[in-house]
Amino acid sequence: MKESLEILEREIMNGFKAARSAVDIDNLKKKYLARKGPLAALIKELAGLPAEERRILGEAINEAKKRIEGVLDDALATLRGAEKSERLGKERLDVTLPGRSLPSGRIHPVTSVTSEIEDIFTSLGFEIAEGPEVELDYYNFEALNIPKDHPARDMQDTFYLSGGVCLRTHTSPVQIRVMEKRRPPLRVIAPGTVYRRDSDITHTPMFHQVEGFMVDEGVSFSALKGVLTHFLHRLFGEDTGVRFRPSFFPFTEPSAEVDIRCVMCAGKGCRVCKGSGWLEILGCGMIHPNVFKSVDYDYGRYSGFAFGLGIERIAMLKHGIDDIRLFFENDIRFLRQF
Ligand code: 2U9
Repeated sequence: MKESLEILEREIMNGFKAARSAVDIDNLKKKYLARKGPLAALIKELAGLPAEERRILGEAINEAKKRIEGVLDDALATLRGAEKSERLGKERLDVTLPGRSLPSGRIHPVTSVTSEIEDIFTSLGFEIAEGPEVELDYYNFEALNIPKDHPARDMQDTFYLSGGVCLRTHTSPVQIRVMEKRRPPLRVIAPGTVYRRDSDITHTPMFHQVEGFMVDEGVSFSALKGVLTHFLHRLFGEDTGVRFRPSFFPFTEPSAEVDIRCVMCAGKGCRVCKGSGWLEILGCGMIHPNVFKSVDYDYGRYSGFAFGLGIERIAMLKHGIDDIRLFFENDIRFLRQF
């Protein structure tokens, strides 16, 4: 039995010399020092020996076990330490490297042009009003002096829902709702989403408008000209040429369209202004007496002007964009430029 113990210790020490890593040492421990391993088996065999022999051999086995454990545990600690410092050496961080920057969002051009327009009008004392996008036929057409047989009511132009309801085709109904609730003096703009059955490079079924109006005693056409000229100078620059042309809208009388000098060619004539040197930018006029009648305002006492413009058209001119659909395709390469 003593011989078996010596053979076993030699075998373990040979295994130890061959070990190259902490894992190898750990495997040796598992193999030889386990509860059902060869050393434990020797201890079991002691039971069948006479007392004196059992004592001597028992001591020898215990000492051998302590020696083996000591050698293996020391080696394990050394190897683990070396492995750890090797790993840390490789993992070294370069704290001088620049960090990865998070991509930041941009303001959509429709949003930034809307904010710019809102800032100009609020600085002139206008309030901002909102209203429903799903609107009664009455507010979208009837109250705005758009009669039943008007082409704007055609199924081709308007998204109708059932029960006298449609998607608003302009934000004017917001202003009718404001006038119904309140009395002059009033200065209000209504920015928002509107819907028309139209789709090509300058029209989308959904787009954005800002409409506005001012009502009080003695509001004149010259007030309209003054406010809108000031507005266009703030939006496009003090030197921008502005002209008013007679036009027609059912809800204003007289009506006008307003042009600015072409921002692309400074009036020389180009593809964008179709050679005219001018760009149509908004519609306006004095509020029609029939509109005042429908909100029960005394049209002998009060007068007012109103105007409307398309936001995408302004954004296209400001940024030189030639296809309105780009605003709604959400191509990140387009949106990143703003
Ligand atoms: C009330 C009374 C009158 C608003 C007006 C226009 C002229 C106009 C268009 C420009 C391009 C809309 O986006 S667009 O298609 N708008 O030309 N809008 S006067 O008139 C009103 C509004 C509210 C109570």
